[in-house]
Amino acid sequence: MNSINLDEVLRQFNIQYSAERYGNGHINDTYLIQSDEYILQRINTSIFKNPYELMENIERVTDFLRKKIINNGGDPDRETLTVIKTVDGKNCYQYDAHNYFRMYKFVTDTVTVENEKTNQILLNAGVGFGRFQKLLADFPAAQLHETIADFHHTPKRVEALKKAVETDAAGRAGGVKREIDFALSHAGFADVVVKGLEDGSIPTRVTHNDTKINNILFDKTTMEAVCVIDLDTVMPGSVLYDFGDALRMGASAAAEDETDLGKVWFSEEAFQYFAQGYCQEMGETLAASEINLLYIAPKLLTYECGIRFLTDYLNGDTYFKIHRESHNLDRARNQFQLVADIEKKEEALKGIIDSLIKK
Ligand code: ADP
Ligand code: GN1
Ligand code: MG
Repeated sequence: MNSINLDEVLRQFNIQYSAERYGNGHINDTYLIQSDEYILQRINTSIFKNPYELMENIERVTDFLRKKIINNGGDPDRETLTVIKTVDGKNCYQYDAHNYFRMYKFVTDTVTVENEKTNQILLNAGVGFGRFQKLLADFPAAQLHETIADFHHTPKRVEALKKAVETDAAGRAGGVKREIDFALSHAGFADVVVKGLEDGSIPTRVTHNDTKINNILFDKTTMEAVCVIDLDTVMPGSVLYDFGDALRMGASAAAEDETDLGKVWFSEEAFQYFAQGYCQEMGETLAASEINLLYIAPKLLTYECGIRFLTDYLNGDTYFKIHRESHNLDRARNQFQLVADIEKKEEALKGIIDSLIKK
């Protein structure tokens, strides 16, 4: 990465300022252009094999959102990402075989939230992701490429874990038997959403698929959700994925990589606030089959993420960015602790959904 001449990349987007590393993502490399008007990202091509198709998805979705936002009297430059084309009119710039860059308008006067989640922020995040789904409810899903195949196919994620255990590429399986046992002994419910999508009882919709709370930009003064970002995985999926994944991070009392597991627990209160905001936007759009599974979605997505972290640890840390040795193992342990806690609270979560949506 050091050998990349960023000035050359910036010239391709007709930008005269310098760039500086920015943000906290696990996947792409993000830079703020010093004029504070643009965001530059190096697309992670070991994960996203076809950057032009990926960008085509993002252009289609953001164009669609832009029209709706304008019709609703909103500000499209703040409420959705805006793709900046290269001087050649392309949606990203290919620097060399492995390095592709894209440019967005910088959404000003916003902040992201990592760990300091208040009830108000959770309510607003629920509104933000709920509104995003509502606006995309009539987007023609067939227009989208599948940027990562079977992204939330939890049973296939379980199979990938089994394969990683067998292959044991990094020689680590012997040291994590307890975590592997936890993962495999809980695999019974892994198909709860996939089976509904496959038999048609759960509607396939266009969803975000990576609804970490830090993928929402909040207004820095009001803390209202302004813009949903990180659209790399917008694809056909289930609303349950987005609801569950947001709470995986949003309702955890601790950061995703907290190693003191005594601090890792699932907050019913946080669940209630997020669900309230989400249902305010999506309540009338949801099918009964979706409503019935909202309570279990956080457990499913937390479990799935835990097995993805464990699989990556076993594979030798080839997918998620890590910042210390065993980072992926710490993350997996953390997620499994959260799964165990959610399990104890399932009845309460069901009650919260029942009270929010009168069937
Ligand atoms: P990753 O896939 O690596 O998570 P993101 O697209 O989420 O990458 O971007 C990383 C961070 O950069 C975000 O959490 C946010 O802080 C910041 N960011 C990204 N796009 C914008 C934008 N258009 N305006 C303002 N900040 C942005
Ligand atoms: C990645 O890109 P980022 O940091 O928002 C990952 C998600 C995981 C998450 C775990 C494309 O999200 O699926 O849930 O890390 N994104 C991709 O923190 O794999
Ligand atoms: Mg992100």
